[in-house]
Amino acid sequence: MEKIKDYDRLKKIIEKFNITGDIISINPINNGIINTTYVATLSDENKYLLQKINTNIFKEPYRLMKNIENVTSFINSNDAKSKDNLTVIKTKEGAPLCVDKDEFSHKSYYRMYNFITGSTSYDKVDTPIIAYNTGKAFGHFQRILKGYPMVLLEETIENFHNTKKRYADFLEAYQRDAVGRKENAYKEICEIMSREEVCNIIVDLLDKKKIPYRVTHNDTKVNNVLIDSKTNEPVAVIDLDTVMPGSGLYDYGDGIRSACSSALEDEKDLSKVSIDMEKFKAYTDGYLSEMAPYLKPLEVSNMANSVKIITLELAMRFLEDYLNGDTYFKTDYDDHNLVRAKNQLKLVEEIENKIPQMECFIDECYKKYKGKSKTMRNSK
Ligand code: ADP
Ligand code: GN1
Ligand code: MG
Repeated sequence: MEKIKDYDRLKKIIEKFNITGDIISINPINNGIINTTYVATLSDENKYLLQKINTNIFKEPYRLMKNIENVTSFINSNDAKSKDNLTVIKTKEGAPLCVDKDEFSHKSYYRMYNFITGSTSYDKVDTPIIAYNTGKAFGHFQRILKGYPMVLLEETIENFHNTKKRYADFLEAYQRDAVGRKENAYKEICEIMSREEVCNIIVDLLDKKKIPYRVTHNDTKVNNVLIDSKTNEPVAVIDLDTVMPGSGLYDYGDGIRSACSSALEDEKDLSKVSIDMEKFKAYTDGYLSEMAPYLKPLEVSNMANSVKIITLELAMRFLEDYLNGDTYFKTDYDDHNLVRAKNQLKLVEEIENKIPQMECFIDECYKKYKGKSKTMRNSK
């Protein structure tokens, strides 16, 4: 097998971690658009996940790792159902990160996790059962972390889901037009501007204390759940970089946005982009089967809205990055961020048309589960 670029450098980094065996192979995993990820296979057949942290985004990698170590140990000791959770593997010296310096003394920060085998992470969901189990996994994550003391959490990215601030940042990027791209995106810019009010809804509810802060994942994209490749059961929630206090609504909405779209986030043929209601129902059922008894009325009545709000937020973020010259998300070609923004705006339109249907189903489903806490149901 052909060795990847940087093989020797990565091999040295892997050898710094507290694992045994000889390295047989190192392969990249390219589906995340933030960090740089590899899987290493060792001679004892164990596999490990090596990740270079994107320090352009996560400026304080040690604070980030403190969050992740605390949250993963909490889950590992409080979740009876946990089968194969994420575990941080330290270096031989006991550090959570391995620091690599290049010839210009520029530092890169690497971390290692157990690689969870026998599971799949989907970029696009094709069957309702996967949507159900993704909703269940993120609902379960939220339910288990209800017991985690929020004060212990570091804010790894400030204002991450402050949609009002996201709108202001997008507007600023449009006005600055740093790389002269705004002419290519007038239609999309106008579509976002016509929806400014939508950006206030969840932020205002939080500010006025009408809905609670919870310990939330904040990046509930479908490929951040690992699903058992044989049984389709959820195995683990991964990508814990953004676990922070937030609104559960963003997590629910983001899950629907990514697991229930009928197309990939960067599909160019917009006629393929819509919300699949079968998958929507399945995801909602899975999520509410875990979380219904704990939700406040205003959380439930804004669930359908949240799908629209987070999808608009993503459209703004992709377009902002396009206008800034692609400085945040990884891109594969020149207009990648513009394609993503167009795709998300098409999804917003589709969601707007389906909000009444969504609300009806959420209401029905909520009633089915609201009086039944998980422990009552398990004891039946
Ligand atoms: P990013 O922040 O760039 O999205 P992720 O942490 O989500 O990075 O990792 C990228 C991908 O790597 C995931 O979507 C998943 O496919 C895979 N992955 C990450 N962690 C593990 C793990 N511990 N075991 C197996 N696969 C993993
Ligand atoms: C990023 O890390 P990843 O690829 O799972 C981003 C999310 C976006 C998502 C869109 C830290 O998620 O907020 O919703 O891309 N993560 C961060 O694909 O910005
Ligand atoms: Mg990810």
